[in-house]
Amino acid sequence: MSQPPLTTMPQWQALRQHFATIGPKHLRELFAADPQRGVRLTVEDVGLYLDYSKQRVDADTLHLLRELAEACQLPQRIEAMFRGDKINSTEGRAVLHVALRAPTTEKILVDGHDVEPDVHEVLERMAAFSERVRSGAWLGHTGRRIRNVISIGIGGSDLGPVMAYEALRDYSRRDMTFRFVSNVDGTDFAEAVRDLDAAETLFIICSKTFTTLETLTNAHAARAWSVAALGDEKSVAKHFVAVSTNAEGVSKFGIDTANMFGFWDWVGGRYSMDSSIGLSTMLAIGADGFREMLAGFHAMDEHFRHAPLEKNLPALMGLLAVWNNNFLDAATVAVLPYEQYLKRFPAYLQQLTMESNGKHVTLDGKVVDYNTGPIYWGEPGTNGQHSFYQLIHQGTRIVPCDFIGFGQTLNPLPAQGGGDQHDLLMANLIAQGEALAFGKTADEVRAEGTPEALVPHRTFEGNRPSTTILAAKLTPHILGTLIALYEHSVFVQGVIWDIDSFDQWGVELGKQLARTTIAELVAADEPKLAHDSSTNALIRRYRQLRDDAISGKA
Ligand code: G6Q
Repeated sequence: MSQPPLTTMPQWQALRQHFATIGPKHLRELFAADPQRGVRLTVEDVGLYLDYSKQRVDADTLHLLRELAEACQLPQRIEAMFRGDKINSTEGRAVLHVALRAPTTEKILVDGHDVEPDVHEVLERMAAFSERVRSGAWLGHTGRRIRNVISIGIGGSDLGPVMAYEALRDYSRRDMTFRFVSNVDGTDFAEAVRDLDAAETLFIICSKTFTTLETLTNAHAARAWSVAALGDEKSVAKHFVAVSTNAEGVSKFGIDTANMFGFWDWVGGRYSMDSSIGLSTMLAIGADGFREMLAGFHAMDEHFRHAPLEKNLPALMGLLAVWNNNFLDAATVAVLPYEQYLKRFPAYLQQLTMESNGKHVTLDGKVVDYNTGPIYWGEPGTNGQHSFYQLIHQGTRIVPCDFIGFGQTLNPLPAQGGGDQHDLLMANLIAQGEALAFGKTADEVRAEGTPEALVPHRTFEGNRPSTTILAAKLTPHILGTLIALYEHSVFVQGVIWDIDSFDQWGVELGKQLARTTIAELVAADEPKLAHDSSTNALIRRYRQLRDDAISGKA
């Protein structure tokens, strides 16, 4: 279903006009005009409290954004996704990560086939396997129990599992070691195994296609390491399992497909952590914990599908992201979890958001005349406050921030001087949002007795937008809900920008380019190089540096 060019739509133009009025307004004015703003511009549902009152919007902005969403057929597009329509049109695929966390009672059809029984069959197999490993019933080749799990994958087959393991460490088996290898840089693998005993180590090779260079290279390195230590090719059967959609590739590698956990082409890599790609998560937190996480995702799925737009958390987040990106001209979004366990959450979101919405053509293939996906980045608070927050407070660019915090810590520690360290952490989160929004005027700075020459340096303009997301406590359930919030918000943005949020042709290109260059690097004699002069020179220089290092000349 094709829509008129976004910037020609009357709803877009109405927002442009409206921006002329609200753009120059300061958040100080907006708060002064409505004493209830900090309560009114919030939504609480499915365990999340979302405060968007510090965004540079008013009731008219929100109304106009919803009108734009309706004009772009957001409700219909949401339904099409849940129904299993092939909304990933450039790949001709359905987009059904929501099916991975739906209960058995639901029926979701892809080409007339109900996928729910398949989903639950794989979940059951994963649960049975996890139980065997966790209980010690699954033994390694020499009869020792498995104490180390190394998940090998990259991109969508890595970032979700890493993030989930870090986030849910408190719920994980502390007597087992979990590590993740993704980079084709051999250091990643070498450091992951250097202190491990192969007899107690299980490798999970995660690759949807089972053709990805990095993953297959690391998988071969793992097999060589494991077989060398255990002295028997047959040991592979007890130390390697695979997660893939490519049974042929898995068996060619030498893993028995009885030890393979499948998934489907309607699960995009970056949306796959709830599929068998999450096997390491299940091994770490157990099948019940994994199911709790899926239930958290599902709660947000239901909310997204049924809540009206004005109370719909992902819709609001997505529309505000469009507003900041296209009207406030903010090129980036900082994600700032005040929760150490979420330290890999920004990295995970970078792929989710930027691979999904880093597109320059519409579904019809027309080049857009507006900006699409912003750059997502971030670090946990309070660490970031001591480095890049300076630019967010006083730099020349607008950086909308998502603050994420919890009512309760998983590690209560008394703070020096009273209270809990967690109160100290949350005091920082709350104070940052306040300072960004309201700043400090020159008069306020003067009133503190600041010498005149320093007044401009100590003045904070404020009016810097942020959203604050609060939840009671980081649990598997709430982690699922939080991730689904971002997943769906990405989709909302993609619908407005009329792009395919579910393909990744840029990633495919990278996969091909390296294959040509590797042949030129490893050829015995320098091959005829036909790249640009810089690429040719880099290839020659690398070959020389390497050869000199090997021959001891360097
Ligand atoms: C994700 C991307 C990409 C992919 C990796 C790994 O949406 O497609 O990050 O996940 O390239 O691919 P394989 O799982 O096929 O190895």
